[in-house]
Amino acid sequence: MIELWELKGKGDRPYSLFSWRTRMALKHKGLEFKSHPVPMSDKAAIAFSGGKTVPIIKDGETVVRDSWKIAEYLEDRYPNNPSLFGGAIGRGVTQAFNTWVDRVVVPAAMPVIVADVHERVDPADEAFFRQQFEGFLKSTLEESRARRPQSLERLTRALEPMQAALKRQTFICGTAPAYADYILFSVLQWMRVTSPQDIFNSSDPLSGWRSRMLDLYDAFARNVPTA
Ligand SMILES: N[C@@H](CCC(=O)N[C@@H](CS)C(=O)NCC(=O)O)C(=O)O
Repeated sequence: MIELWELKGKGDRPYSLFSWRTRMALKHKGLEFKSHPVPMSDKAAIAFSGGKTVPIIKDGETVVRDSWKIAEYLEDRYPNNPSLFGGAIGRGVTQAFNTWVDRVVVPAAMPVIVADVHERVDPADEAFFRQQFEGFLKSTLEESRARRPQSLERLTRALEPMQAALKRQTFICGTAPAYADYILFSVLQWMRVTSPQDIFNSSDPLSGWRSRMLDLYDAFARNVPTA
């Protein structure tokens, strides 16, 4: 069975943003997996991967780290299971979308929830998390919390094209979900699992889409401990 290393949150919540891409990709491919949750500060636990971040998968003797590389590995290793990209053009467009989400949406979402996330990491990670994220954001967690309204405005603007797209089609990939859906969903699921404050109105296209994503694979993503 495939093994997955991901972050361990308070109360066993699976809060690792990038690992949600891999979790959903494994479900999409119909592959069973066993999770190994590890604290973010425990780099010894993932040293076998040659890196310092999760997700990491081990499939037989093959170790793959980085959510995008894992998606490509799963697509190439399991070509007869449902496709994550839908062909070469889809793979290219999905890689471009991955880059946009990582460089625009993730940095816009982070200051909105960072103080909430800090309250929900594994207790062993509290100091590590504070140092790491205060470094990324160049402000204290408390300052980020105080600036939440402005940060939320920026995130809302960044997501507006996706609200427009999802008014016209059911999933980012069209009529059925695939890897590009999991990329954006990972950010919203990270927010859902770590912050009690929802950022959408129920009439927003993104809210309806998130709900459809939460229903997939027997409500796999819905049924996890949340905020
Ligand atoms: N580009 C990487 C990013 C992975 C990443 O930043 N993972 C976070 C958790 S979601 C992590 O392991 N952070 C630990 C650290 O930076 O020390 C991917 O797509 O897998």
